[in-house]
Amino acid sequence: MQDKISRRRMLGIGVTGLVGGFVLNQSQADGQSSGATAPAAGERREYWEKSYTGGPVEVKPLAPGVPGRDYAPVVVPNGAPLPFKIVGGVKVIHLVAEEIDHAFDPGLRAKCWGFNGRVNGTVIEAVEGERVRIYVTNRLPVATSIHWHGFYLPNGMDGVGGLTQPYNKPGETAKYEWTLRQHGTLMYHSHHDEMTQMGMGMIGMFIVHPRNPAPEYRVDRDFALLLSEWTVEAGTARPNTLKMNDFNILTINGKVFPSTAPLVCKRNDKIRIRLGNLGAMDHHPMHIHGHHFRITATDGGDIPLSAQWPESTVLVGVGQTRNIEFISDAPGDWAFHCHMTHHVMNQMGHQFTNMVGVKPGDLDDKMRPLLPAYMTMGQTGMDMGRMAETMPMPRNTIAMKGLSGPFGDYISMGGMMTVIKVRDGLKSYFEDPGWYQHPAGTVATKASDTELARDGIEVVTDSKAAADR
Ligand SMILES: [Cu+2]
Repeated sequence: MQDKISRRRMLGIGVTGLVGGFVLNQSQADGQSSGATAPAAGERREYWEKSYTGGPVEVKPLAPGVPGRDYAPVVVPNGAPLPFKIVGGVKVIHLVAEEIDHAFDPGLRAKCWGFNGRVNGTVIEAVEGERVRIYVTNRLPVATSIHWHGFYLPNGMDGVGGLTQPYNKPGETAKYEWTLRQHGTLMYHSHHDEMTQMGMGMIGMFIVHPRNPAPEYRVDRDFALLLSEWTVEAGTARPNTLKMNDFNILTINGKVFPSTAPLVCKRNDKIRIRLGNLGAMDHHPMHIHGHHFRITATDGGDIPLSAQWPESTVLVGVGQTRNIEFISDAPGDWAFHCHMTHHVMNQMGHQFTNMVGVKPGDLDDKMRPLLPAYMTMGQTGMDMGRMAETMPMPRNTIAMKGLSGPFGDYISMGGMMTVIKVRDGLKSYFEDPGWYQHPAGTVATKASDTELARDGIEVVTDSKAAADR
């Protein structure tokens, strides 16, 4: 019996699932495959049937979960979970697809498409066993259809425009309804003219909490981060969804660093970060600093403890979700970012001529009669964020990257990057605690002559001079 309960836990059906119609069916299924001493092959089959199917379609819905009692709501940096109503024991959610004047950063706006006033940051949250009824009002100028990504549901609720349902036309409201037979980090997105509509921003996360979670499910901070990518050319007002590569805006919940809200944690909190990727073309290896994490779940469900492995970088492929969990035991400002270096850039970085190592000589003087503002750039790299603060920029562009940091120097990252702020004695999760105050002697600073002499480090100034030239 204990064994059966634990397998149901894996399936996501908790102990309350032991009452009601579901268990009746489950018991019948048991009868088909397990004798008192089932052969090894049969056991394997049973394992797969119980672990990797949604079970019977007709399940009796359980009571809607209550935030704070049945689950701790997720934290959505730069976004929010959608409100809901309970009508006749059903969780009713109203999703509104619409055009939104979206700011990726204060200096960079575009007319995107999204949901309920937000782009990429509108999260649906529910509890396993609930019946959900989701109305999707289409305020876009074109037909759409919303797919529930990773869900067990009736085929006609799957939301593939033209295949499983008629289009949801402009001005119309479509109704989706099914009973949640799983928990996990899942997603939703347009499934009609996907290249255009998902590229314009019609994507979101859909978090389903377990009905009777195992004790280890409980965390102190449960963050939801949705990754995406865009092309907004300088001076234009809409994303160019025809671009197939060289995306120039890489976002977390629709924002680029430094506009990505930090993930604020107390020291020794247990942290879960749910990552989803519904960008067009790129997989993102998300890397944490100062900590390791375990990959605890995918869009296919929970990973058993024995199969979890430690990492500091998790690859989140297009269409995938990954849960990572760790203890925030190291106070500080820790970068958390995509490790593809082109994905921690903002606009412009990709469109420069490569000038690294070029000696411009009097090129600037020769060019200025033709282009008065001409300046050769990039000979020693592209660290131009600060320059962008003083130089004239094309309309609707932001600095290629960066932000002035706590030491007055530039943080040379933008795009798909945020900061995990771990603090002792934190008063509130809802305030940015500012830059980390390092204990004395714990910052890498310029080495003194005394220190160099003590440790026998000889600095060869000739090669340094050559490197600087
Ligand atoms: Cu990336």
